[in-house]
Amino acid sequence: MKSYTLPIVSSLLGSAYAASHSIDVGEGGLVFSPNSTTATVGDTVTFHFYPRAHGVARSSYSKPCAAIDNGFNSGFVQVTSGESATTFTITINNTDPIWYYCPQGDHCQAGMVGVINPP
Ligand SMILES: [Cu+2]
Repeated sequence: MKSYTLPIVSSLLGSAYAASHSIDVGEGGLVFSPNSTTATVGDTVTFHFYPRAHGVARSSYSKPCAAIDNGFNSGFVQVTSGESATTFTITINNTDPIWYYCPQGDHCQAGMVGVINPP
């Protein structure tokens, strides 16, 4: 599934618009695609998982392959083929950079990292 931005009308905050962003996890390699996403407050970002067992957890710029305390973590999603029906969605609460990585094995060291709202 390719990434896209779909504006939807939000019932929150009157006439505000919220967008939903999509990130593919491990499709065709140890990558998030896209690996950089720009989102605004109220938007959602949904991760879609591909074989075989990836996850997504929040990290930090200084330690990109280590989970931060109280950060989001999807856990590992097992997939035998194609795109999993299991997704993981976060809601953007501010526009600070959100660094994330795949905690599986050495995937992060192999480059499986990404950022929402890069500085
Ligand atoms: Cu992975």
